[in-house]
Amino acid sequence: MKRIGMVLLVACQLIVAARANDGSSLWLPREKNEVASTLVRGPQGTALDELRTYYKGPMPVRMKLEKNALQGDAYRIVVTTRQIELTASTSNGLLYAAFDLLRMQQLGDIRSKEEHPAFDLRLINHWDNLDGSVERGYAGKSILYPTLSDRMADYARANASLGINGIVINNVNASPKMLSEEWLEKVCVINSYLERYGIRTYLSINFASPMALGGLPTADPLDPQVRQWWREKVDAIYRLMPNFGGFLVKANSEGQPGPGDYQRSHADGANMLAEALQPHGGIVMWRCFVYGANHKGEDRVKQAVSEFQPLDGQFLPNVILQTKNGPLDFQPREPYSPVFDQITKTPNMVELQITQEYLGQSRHLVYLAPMWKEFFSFVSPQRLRGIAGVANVGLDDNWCGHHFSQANWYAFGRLAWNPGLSAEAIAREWLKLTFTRDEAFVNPMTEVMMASREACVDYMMPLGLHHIFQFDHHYGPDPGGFKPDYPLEWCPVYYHQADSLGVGFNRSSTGTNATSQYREPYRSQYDDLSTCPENLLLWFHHVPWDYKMKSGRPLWEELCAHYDRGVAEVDRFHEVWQQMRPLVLLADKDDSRRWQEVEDRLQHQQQNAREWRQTCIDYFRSFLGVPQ
Ligand code: GCW
Repeated sequence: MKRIGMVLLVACQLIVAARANDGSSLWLPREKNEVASTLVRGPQGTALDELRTYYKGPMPVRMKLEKNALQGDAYRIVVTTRQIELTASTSNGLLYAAFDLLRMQQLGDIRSKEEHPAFDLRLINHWDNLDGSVERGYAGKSILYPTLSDRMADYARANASLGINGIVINNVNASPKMLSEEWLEKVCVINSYLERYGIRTYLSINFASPMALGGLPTADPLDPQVRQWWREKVDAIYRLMPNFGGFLVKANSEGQPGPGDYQRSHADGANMLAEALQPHGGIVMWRCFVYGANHKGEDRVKQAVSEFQPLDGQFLPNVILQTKNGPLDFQPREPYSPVFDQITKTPNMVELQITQEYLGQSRHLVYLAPMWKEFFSFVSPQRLRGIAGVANVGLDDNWCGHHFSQANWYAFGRLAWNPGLSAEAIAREWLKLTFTRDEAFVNPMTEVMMASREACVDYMMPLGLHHIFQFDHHYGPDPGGFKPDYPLEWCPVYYHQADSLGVGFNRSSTGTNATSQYREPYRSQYDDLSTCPENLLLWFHHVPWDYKMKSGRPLWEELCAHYDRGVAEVDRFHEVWQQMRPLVLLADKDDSRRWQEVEDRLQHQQQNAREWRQTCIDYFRSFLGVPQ
């Protein structure tokens, strides 16, 4: 058994940087020891550097790389009276152990433990374009393009501190240019930053690249020249980056090219790429987010199962299907996607959206962990090979636009490691690491974070309403939204179906029968109006305005009560935040900037919540049968 032991000698000279806190240090320690970096390379060297720079304890720390001691990236921390020992079987494992030790140090609670990641694949997906714009990004321009930000090492470090081990570095609406020699050289530079932190690089690819880049007349996945082109391209990528992870693909969705352009199936397309990647150990993550073209008239939320279920069993072993948590599109509340029930022979990955496209876009304080935990209460993590989160970072000083949006990045990473952690425990941890350990601050702010997602649902789209956002930017309300020249699936009126009789989308067996895609007991539960959970009622049923709800109130009044509650909650969050000011400043007198920036956004959120309530209630009130 090979053992490598190392004892750290920590010179504890503290450098305390006194400067206004702009939030750029995220949840990571701010006080450094003055040390030179080590010569050890790779994630293990990074682990050493981290400990020498940030570990402040009196006891020596020993790192042991011990083959076969633990599985994969797992690690063990043993604290004795004389030393702290970190053991892992991979150098990534040691790095995660080092970050865990530093986190425990910051939290003031260093103890022995053994940790095993729940998923092998813990990925961040960037929707960054090569021109520097970020699709659905609300925190400034891309940190990756057109020129690499000088914060790249910090970025890799922040992800590694959470156990993230892969990053897809470009938008799924992918430019073919990404695979050009010129751009692949830039990818190599990004990869060199990520490698040191044990993070693999993955690329989104444009399915028509053999035409756009290779000058071929077709991108048909069964064409020998096309297959040859991909093989050569993949070989070239691995010559540049032996550690490369693989491809993410959005095909035949929202105008992207795909195998369907040649009457071939998703399996034909995915398998062609999988064959090229297989000799190098690479994978294909093929997205199930498809709707439109092939499904004239079919309820949008049914289309992924319709399209992929018949192909289950036809994919090569290194293909993974990547599916959003809900069947529609990252709404504040959706039922889970039935793809996770229906795809049983192909490995699945879930795609979560860290960036708040539909939940206030880094202008609203909305903590997403409760929503993700809700997903895991329906879909067991054991059903999943991996987890991906759409990034919420940009060039903004604080990375995420809203200081509290950092908590979503943090929570995603923590849940990617251990989906069993509670949303509340993660919130507490993040608040302590990011602001102060003072319980007078942590307790009320944990409560605010925990209530924030339900508040957002209430002031935007309670009781199962969905997708009544303004076109294109998806920020404010537009319940009357309808454009005859747009696909119906983009129009809010298609989703709420309000009329003089009632409101909601009948997806039960008397309607589109989307309920039939669910496993029992959910199929029956959702199908029956009387057993359907009220928080999904209007997702699955068209319900009369005077339908008697569990509260005893008619639906219309219940709807209004939810809107009122959402608004009142945001008012309350703002009050709590105002009370927090002295505590934030007591912990760090240079922290007034962060306090003020959160304050400004909360005021904005209060206005927005009122606008949602007003617009939606006015609109729905206009239907017949509703008391004026
Ligand atoms: O959520 C929608 C977004 C698109 C996005 C698409 C997808 C990257 O509005 O901007 O495109 O989903 O996930 O492919």
